[in-house]
Amino acid sequence: MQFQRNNLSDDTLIELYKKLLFPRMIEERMLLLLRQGKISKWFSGIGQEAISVGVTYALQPDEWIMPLHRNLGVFTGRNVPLHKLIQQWQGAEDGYSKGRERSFHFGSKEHYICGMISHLGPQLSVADGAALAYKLREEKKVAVAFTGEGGTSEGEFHEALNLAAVWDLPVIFIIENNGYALSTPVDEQYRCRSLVDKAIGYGMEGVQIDGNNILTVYETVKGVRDYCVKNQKPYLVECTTFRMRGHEEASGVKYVPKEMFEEWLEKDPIKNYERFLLEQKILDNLTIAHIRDEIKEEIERCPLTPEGGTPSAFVKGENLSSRELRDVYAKNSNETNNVSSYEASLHFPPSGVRRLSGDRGPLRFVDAIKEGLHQSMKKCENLILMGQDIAEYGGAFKVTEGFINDFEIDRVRNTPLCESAVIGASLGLSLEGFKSVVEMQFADFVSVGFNQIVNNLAKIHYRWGENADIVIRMPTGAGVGAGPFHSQSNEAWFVHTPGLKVVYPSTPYDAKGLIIAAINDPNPVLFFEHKALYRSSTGPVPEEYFEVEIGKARQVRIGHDVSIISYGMGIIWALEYADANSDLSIDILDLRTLLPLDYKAIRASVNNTGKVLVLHEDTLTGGIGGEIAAWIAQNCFEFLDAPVMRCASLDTPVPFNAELEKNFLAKARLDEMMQKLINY
Ligand SMILES: Cc1ncc(C[n+]2csc(CCOP(=O)(O)OP(=O)(O)O)c2C)c(N)n1
Repeated sequence: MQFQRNNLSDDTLIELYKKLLFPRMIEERMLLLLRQGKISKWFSGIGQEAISVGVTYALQPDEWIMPLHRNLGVFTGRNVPLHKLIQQWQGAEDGYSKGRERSFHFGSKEHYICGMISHLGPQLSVADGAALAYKLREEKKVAVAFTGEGGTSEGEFHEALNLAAVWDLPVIFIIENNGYALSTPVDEQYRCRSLVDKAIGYGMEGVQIDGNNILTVYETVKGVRDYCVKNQKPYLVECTTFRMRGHEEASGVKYVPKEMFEEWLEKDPIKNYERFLLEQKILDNLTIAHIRDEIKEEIERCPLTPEGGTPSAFVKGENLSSRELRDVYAKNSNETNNVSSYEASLHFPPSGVRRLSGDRGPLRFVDAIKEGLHQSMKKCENLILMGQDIAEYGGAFKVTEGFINDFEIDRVRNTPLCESAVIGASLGLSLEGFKSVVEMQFADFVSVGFNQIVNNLAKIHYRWGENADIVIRMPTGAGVGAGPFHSQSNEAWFVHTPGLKVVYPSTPYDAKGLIIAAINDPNPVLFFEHKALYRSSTGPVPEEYFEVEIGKARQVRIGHDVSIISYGMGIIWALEYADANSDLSIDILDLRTLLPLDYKAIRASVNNTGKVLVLHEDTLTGGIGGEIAAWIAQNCFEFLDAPVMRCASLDTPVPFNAELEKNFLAKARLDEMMQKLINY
């Protein structure tokens, strides 16, 4: 192995040596602890340390790194305290995730490290977002993401690299090609000659280097960093290396030919660098022994969490479940604009809001959302809108039409067709203090961005206390003859995911107040907008900037015979039904938020009538109606005079033909279900 010291001083060369040795020696200790049962899992980076260490050393300390499971050297390189790392690995309360996450699945904002989720690829897009933040602020910085060669086969790799290239983002993608993805060798992973060849396909530069040579890694990445900052471009670096141990310690290495270990042992990054330093007389054997002793002492000084040091043993004076539940969401500090509470909502429009629509007349649903977004863009200079065709074209439903005349084009961003990367990038933006609203062209297409939402955005606050300040706009619903892939009601997919908020207005007033509230909320919010309401629903909307509180239902009508609990289009159907059946006293509750649910309002409505129909456009099985019905049965049984009934759409995909679609929709069965309930 050839080492080129270039202009590096002896001090720098020695510092690099210490930084390289530190993670190796920590790992050796961890392997011991693993055998003693004191830690539960270990993904070894032995043999690959030069990559993590060299890359981290080449960056500024405040540049974001998105590492993976073998990148201990990133954490030690950023001086993350070892005792806290050990607590993290032991699942202790005082680790970085309060015992909620394993190994390296956590981040530390203080150290500009955003931890991985197990799905690997999503890290790449998060780096795009951090790099976008730097670009927007014209800061001279890069973001870095790691991937194994296995991860390059994921769609996220393609989306993230393409997005970085199209948006000219200063981001470095590091591939650690270590020969195997679990047991899968490279020839079962990809067919190109070298992974770096993929760079050209994205229109970016790339280089393949010896990932076991610390000086090569450091000098290359330093140069690449300067290139990315100066030229405002991404770069792909493929580091060749080898995984010297099993995928994780329990999984063994039977599938790896023995000669490969022998070959790569000769290429060990530490052994070779040490030899170079000795040959160059930069270090002698005595000094090396001294350095090793010092590191050993430092590692052994770190206390292990005592037996029984599980999180519950540490949580004093608070019920553990309450603490756990509370940490699912980031606290919303901005509560001053909440003009609509449950009590106020009994009187529509809420009494706290004056100048209701002034003399401009009623507003359409679509214009109410537009106005809420527009005012938010004015109010929050850190708000970025992203979506396909949202800039000049104004979006598929023209919600952002004209925005580019009022705001910088950088803030109203057309995206390539890559939902996952854009949502991942929104998380990177959030790490850097930006807010984003991501428009799905149709709610149906969120399925290809699903992973980022339900695993990255939703869980990040619970996992390590970071928040995802993001709104995903979801033009949803059927009734417009758009067929199975432009009509779905998929809110229930998200209601099942702790950490998300799910909002679904049914009036222009609520649409404006809730989109503003969603943008101000520091948590990820799925904001459903029924397409059929965009231009058919009109109503009074205050001109001023106001919020409708998330998590509060609206009592639309008070009645005594039967309750209809619904949201979105269901409220329109319920009102039509009530108007057509004026002999019945129907209590109508508009949930407005599906996660978290307003149980107080649900209970009040059940109490008003004792007979409840839960109505929604979503299909029956697994719909939110089941959850609400179960909750009422369990908590309001004494109020009930009949079983809780559900009226939902047929358990089929949404059909295209108008007659079929009409038959599919819940509305087709509303009268029948109401009669059943009334006559029970
Ligand atoms: C989406 C997804 N599929 C499967 C897995 C299971 N898994 C975890 S690590 C791994 C291999 C990853 O290989 P590579 O990206 O080359 O990284 P390495 O482990 O070699 O460092 C697999 C298949 C996963 N974590 N995520």
